[in-house]
Amino acid sequence: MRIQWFPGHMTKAFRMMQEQLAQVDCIIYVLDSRAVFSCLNPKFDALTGKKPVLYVLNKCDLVEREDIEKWLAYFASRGEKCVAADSLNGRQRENIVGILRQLNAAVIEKYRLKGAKKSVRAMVVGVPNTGKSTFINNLCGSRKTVTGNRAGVTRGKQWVSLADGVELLDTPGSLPPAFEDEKRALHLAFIGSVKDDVLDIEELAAEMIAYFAKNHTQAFLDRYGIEEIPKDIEERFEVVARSRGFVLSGGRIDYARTARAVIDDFRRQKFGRIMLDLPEEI
Ligand SMILES: Nc1nc2c(ncn2[C@@H]2O[C@H](COP(=O)(O)OP(=O)(O)OP(=O)(O)O)[C@@H](O)[C@H]2O)c(=O)[nH]1
Ligand SMILES: [Mg+2]
Repeated sequence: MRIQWFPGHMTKAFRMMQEQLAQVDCIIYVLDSRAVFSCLNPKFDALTGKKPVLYVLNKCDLVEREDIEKWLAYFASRGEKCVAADSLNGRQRENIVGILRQLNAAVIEKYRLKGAKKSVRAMVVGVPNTGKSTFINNLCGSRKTVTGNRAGVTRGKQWVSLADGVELLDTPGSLPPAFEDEKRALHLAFIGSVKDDVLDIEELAAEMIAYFAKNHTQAFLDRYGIEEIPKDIEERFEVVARSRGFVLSGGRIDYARTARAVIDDFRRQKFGRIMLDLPEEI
């Protein structure tokens, strides 16, 4: 399935991020825990190569703790700072501010020696919908940034100050101009990081069912009360449609509705806590 979404606002966003780079001390790279590897955008290398980085495995509430541990170990083994976060319910401000202070110890010391009272400034980056704005709101304790469960909510830059001498720059979610790896593109589409309007939802659902035919098959069977996932694509839609009652007059299958239901079921965790990218697969 061909997936591409690189609208003009993303080109603009990259330009803005590069311009702002000189103003910040570090980068906070927000990844969706369900698709950590897929959320790494090569375009951001130009930013992360120049400043210290804190990787945030956000939405950790949507995956199993033991799976998150694997990613934490992966980043640690590469000498990278990484933390798991639940930005909807987590009480993580003190911990994260502490990590940011560690990460920026050298700059903080420089400011101190100069006698300057400067905040630590971090640019928050990531692909769309990973929860960058929600993460910022969680840390500042109020809804200073706009959030929403779809790709492309934040459009401009916005600085938010925390009480602890930390300032965060919210940025628009950005994808790579083209995907080299179809699997990564698919995973981003599954988690809602690619705008649904540019996707063929029936094709995406077919890919998702194919994923479940290979992984977490039992969760899929349980959700729809079926015995097995058929081999044939049309039959696959048919069993789901019958299970959910999406059959039109004359016994025809409502493919569009069935497709939507499968995607929504995944995004609403109806198949359980599923991590699409595992570090051992890299
Ligand atoms: N379960 C869960 N949902 C989260 C978490 N963080 C954010 N969300 C949800 O993810 C969706 C996207 O959040 P945003 O903060 O708007 O994401 P964003 O990265 O700023 O998105 P763009 O501005 O479009 O790039 C919203 O529905 C949030 O409620 C989290 O830690 N756990
Ligand atoms: Mg946002």
